[in-house]
Amino acid sequence: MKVVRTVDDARAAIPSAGVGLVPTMGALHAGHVALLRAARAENETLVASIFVNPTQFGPGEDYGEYPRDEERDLHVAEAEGVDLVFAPSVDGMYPDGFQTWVEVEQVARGLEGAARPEHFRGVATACLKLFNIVRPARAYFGQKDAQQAALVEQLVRDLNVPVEIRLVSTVRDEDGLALSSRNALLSSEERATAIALPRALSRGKLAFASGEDPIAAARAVLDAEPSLGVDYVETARFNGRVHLLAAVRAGRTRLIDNVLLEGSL
Ligand code: PAJ
Repeated sequence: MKVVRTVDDARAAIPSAGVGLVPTMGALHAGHVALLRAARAENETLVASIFVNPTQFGPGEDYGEYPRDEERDLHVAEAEGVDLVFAPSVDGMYPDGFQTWVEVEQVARGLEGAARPEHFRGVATACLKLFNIVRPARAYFGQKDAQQAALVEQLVRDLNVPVEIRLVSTVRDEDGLALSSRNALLSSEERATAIALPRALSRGKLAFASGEDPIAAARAVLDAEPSLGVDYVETARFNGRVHLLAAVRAGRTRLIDNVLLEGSL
């Protein structure tokens, strides 16, 4: 497995066809591994990017605390058959004078976009840059970040980016909590209360299946866990899929999750 750190080296090392890309911010867990495996199975060359993208973090957010462990990540990538890791520096991605941003409008509004202004502009810009640098035939995104996946689908469609976006189902811990790099920031008590998030979404999905209001059902479960702060519980339609989505705060850590109510990935 090769590791490259500059755009020029990436361009020189990555073949022009048959490439699958898995964009990540590192701290790789079994959710990322599911994406790597899906991509490994479908592409001749597998590229993973590891870049904690500063432009998608707001001023008071956890950019500084975001978990980083490159040595471990490289072992995980190697074990999953990654051919090349692109791990650029912040200056390499955003050199002095950088001033061009990708703004996806409607999909970026509400939900995460309401709670995190400028977040999706940072995500969209980083993803388009990665697509231009790596030039993958396919790129893989998790359902876990459903609004992000929809935003990338929209950006690719609107700007005619020649990449196929593939979505992968959410990987969960045994007790149902969706795997997330941010779970590492939870205390053991916060980890225990966080379970209410997937429980609430499952309850909402069951309610929906029996013709009841999924949002009210999910909210009732979250309201029973007063130490969780609820940012939102909403439904949204993305590209023919209907999701029930929620964001909560456990201590200082913000967690998001969603389930599919209608449609498939
Ligand atoms: P990151 O949070 O590292 O996630 C990288 C990819 O892994 C995303 O597509 C995300 O949806 C997926 N993922 C995370 N947890 C998952 C889980 N439990 N099951 C399945 N997939 C999961 O998302 C980002 O990084 C960044 O915003 C990025 C797209 C790299 C742009 O900077």
